[in-house]
Amino acid sequence: MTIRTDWTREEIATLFDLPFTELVFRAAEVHRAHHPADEVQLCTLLSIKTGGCPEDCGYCSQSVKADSGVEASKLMDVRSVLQMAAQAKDNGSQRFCMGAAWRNPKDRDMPAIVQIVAGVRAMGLETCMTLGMLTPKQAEMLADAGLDYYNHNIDSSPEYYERVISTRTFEDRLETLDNVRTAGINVCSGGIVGMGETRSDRVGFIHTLSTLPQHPESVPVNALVPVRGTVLGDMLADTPLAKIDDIEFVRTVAVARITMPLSMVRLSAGRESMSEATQALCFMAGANSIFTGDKLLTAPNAGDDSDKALFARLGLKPLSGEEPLRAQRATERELAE
Ligand code: SAM
Ligand code: DTB
Ligand code: SF4
Repeated sequence: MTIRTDWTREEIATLFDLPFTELVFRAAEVHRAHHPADEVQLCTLLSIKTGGCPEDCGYCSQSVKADSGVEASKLMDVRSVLQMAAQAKDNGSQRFCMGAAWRNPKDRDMPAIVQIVAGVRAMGLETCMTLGMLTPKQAEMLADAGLDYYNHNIDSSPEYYERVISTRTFEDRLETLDNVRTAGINVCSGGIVGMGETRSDRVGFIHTLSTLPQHPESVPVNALVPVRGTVLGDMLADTPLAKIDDIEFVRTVAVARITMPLSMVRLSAGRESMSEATQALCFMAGANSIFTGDKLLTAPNAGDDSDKALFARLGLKPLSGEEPLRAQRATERELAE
């Protein structure tokens, strides 16, 4: 099977249009060819710097523009972050993702960030960070510290992006992704479904990711968590019909899986308001990672007990492959070229 980066929007639209059972069947076939179908990676999220973000992302509780009640705090100290990582590992997590509500890290923040990456990695956890825009130099520092993945979402189609965020451009996003790729860090990039975008925006979203020169090794698909006081949260609360249809969410997961066969497709935010049946369909359609624990960055998450029960009901188990397997992928591909 060849990995394609030349998908057209028409081809992606045709996938979305397939009868649902056919689409999920095809996605499941691709999934089984490249991944253990009964294994799902367990990840933990930690907000290492919360709130007070100068960006105006319409979905986010941490923007200064939002009246969400989230209080701004400083960057956590290294020791506290490492304690949380140790706890996550004890609870069975395989990957530790850290987020900071920054437009971009300041150079003075980098020494602490580097220590955090090295410390978490030394515990045998896969590391991922999301800190906003990066310069090539900052990306190199993170690569040298051993960071496995950098998360930087494109969120939606290029056309819809500017309706959700005005303080940066889609091109800014792509530039940071390029800096991350050039530094040799695995790319984690996905987006949010259910922001009031159209099917055609979801096509454009998957099209952008699947036609990058190299697919992101990791593709988070979030369902919007509506937060009161944010532009999109308020819009959704006032027009409940705008909520994304579960079937359309599963379709998005399936199309991501078919177009990007090797990537980890991460069923990310929004699980707490999803039925077990919808989540099961997402796993069937190729999602193979979830966030565990009862909190995402600021929003509530499903929680460990309900996830244990879900895994037991579905006969799923935590990913068993060696962690570095995935992290090595970018390097292996480079060598193969
Ligand atoms: N400030 C950094 C940035 O924007 O790149 C990192 C943190 S940001 C919170 C990480 C991602 O979380 C965003 O790109 C967005 O896709 C997702 N996100 C934020 N708020 C969300 C919400 N209410 N519902 C679903 N996803 C959300
Ligand atoms: C991603 O795509 N989803 C995660 C992770 N990357 C950093 C974040 C979800 C945030 C959900 C809203 C909140 O907790 O504030
Ligand atoms: Fe800031 Fe990231 Fe939230 Fe946007 S999504 S407001 S950049 S923390």
